[in-house]
Amino acid sequence: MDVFEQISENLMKGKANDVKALVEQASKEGAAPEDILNKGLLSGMSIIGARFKKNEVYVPEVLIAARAMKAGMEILKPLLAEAKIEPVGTVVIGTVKGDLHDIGKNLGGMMLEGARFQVIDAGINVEAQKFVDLAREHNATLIGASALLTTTMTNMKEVVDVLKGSDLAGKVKIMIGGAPLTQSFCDEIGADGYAPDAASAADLAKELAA
Ligand code: B1M
Repeated sequence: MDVFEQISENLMKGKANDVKALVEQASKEGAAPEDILNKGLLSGMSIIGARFKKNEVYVPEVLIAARAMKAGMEILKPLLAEAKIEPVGTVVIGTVKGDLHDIGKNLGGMMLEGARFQVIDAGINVEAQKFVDLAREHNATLIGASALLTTTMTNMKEVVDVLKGSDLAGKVKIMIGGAPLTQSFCDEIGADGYAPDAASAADLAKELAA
């Protein structure tokens, strides 16, 4: 097994310290930062994402793998910056106004980071205007809004409306996710895409950013 496969395997098992050490080792041995990212960390994370979609692994395994990914990224980030490897886009994510649930939103954010997006986390109970202000401030490609309550999912329409009424209309897209949502709700409020789970959020973001 080469060092990239070892990184991928250990990431899937959530062994954060081993991932960190292997990333350091790969770098010392002269591996390109982009290869460590793509063949090691992202390979492991996308396998976990696919297994999560098929219900072969569950939330705790994804969280543990994401923590190992973060540990590896701590070592890799400065090396990627030196090699001038840019993120594929920037996403402002948050849970909409009135809603305090953040586990799904955080998982989505981790998957997006795993897909090489820069993620700006606006937190929970986020006003529509704040999503748009942060998107402008960070020159974002996408806004990702999450809602877990039937009473707060309606606040997503406000985010769509504020975005569409702003100078960012047509430049920044909006994707939505959360247990009570559906594709037809997404169509109804005029959002650009709906992701039923965190792994799909990464796939959808890549599509919308393309
Ligand atoms: Co609340 N809660 N909760 N809760 N809670 C639910 C959602 C509920 C279904 C429980 C129930 O009654 N059976 C119910 C909603 C009913 C409804 O609206 N129809 C409910 C309620 C009623 C409430 C309160 C009103 C309870 C009360 O106070 N009376 C209150 C509301 C507070 C508020 O938000 N204003 C409340 C509070 C809480 C806690 C604070 C205690 C806690 C949240 C802690 C936290 O998030 N830090 C909590 C929890 C934990 C839950 C349950 C048990 C679990 C939610 C969760 O994290 N699931 C939930 C019942 C349940 O689902 N079994 C429940 C795991 C998570 C990974 O899934 O968030 O769906 P989920 O995310 C998925 C996808 O939806 C998607 O990807 C994720 C992974 O695949 N996804 C995205 C989510 N966001 C995405 C964004 C994307 C893309 C994909 O792109 C941007």
